[in-house]
Amino acid sequence: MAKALYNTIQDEIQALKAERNAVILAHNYQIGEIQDIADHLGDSLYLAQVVAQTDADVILFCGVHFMAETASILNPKKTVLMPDLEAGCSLADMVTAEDIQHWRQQYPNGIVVSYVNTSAAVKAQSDYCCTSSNAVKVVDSLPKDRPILFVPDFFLGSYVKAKTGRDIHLWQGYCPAHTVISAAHVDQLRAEHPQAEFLMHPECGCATKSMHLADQVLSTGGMIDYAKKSNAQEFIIATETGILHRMRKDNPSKTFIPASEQSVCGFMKKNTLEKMIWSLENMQYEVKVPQALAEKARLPIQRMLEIT
Ligand code: CIZ
Repeated sequence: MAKALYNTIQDEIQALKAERNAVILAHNYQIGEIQDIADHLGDSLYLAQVVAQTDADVILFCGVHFMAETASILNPKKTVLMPDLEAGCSLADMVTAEDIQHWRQQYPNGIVVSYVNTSAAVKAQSDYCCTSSNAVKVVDSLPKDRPILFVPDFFLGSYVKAKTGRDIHLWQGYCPAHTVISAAHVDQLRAEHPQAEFLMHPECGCATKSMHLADQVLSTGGMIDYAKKSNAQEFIIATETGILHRMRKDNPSKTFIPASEQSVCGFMKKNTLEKMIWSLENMQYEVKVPQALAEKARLPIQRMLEIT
């Protein structure tokens, strides 16, 4: 049968979405065109949770692999698709389930807190999960007499350690897109834009040195909310530059300056509108966490949700 013709690629995606009874989720770091066509836009946890209420059969997750896994863990009955299976996460790859097992042997009394940027296998070995927006609250709620083993992001962990004063052992992982942001460049931008508010993601490599300089240390969702409410007209944004699309759209009269033009995640940018079409046409690439693993990985996520 001849393929229908569409005026735009967006029209074709909408038609396929209806045909598949699908919902499109996009992370704040996706390219602008994907953000614009998404039904839901946000951080990974918000997206994984929002679909729990959907009637859609198919979740097309435009983000990276651990995010699609988290959606599958929380919504085991839905078909979760990714436009490009190679959209991975360097930070998530820096710690394995075996690493955690070995680390636990060194600290048998330790409580393992894993950032959401981890594989399902790592989540399954963890006691608690956290996101950048709730990491301080999660750690604060844990028994004071036990050490915390925090994986995988060293900078987020350092931030939580400074905020809580807790005995936290830090894994040495990092996000290349955030560590590229240098404190010296931020200082220069702040001198050039003295009225600008400086919003920093805790994954930033300069976090330990520049934390005290930041007006706000926030998750992506926190930055988006804050920029809307603040009276400031100019902001320096220290996180992956994909977020600027939404900030500019939400606040057309305000100015958003990236702390580094190089803060770009190549994995996030693997997804394209064309790949979304192929994904919905061919029902590719499905991300399904096996039931036994999903049950274990769900536990630390649920514990986090109970705290927050
Ligand atoms: O959980 C997320 O979506 C990530 C990776 C960052 C954030 O701050 O939202």
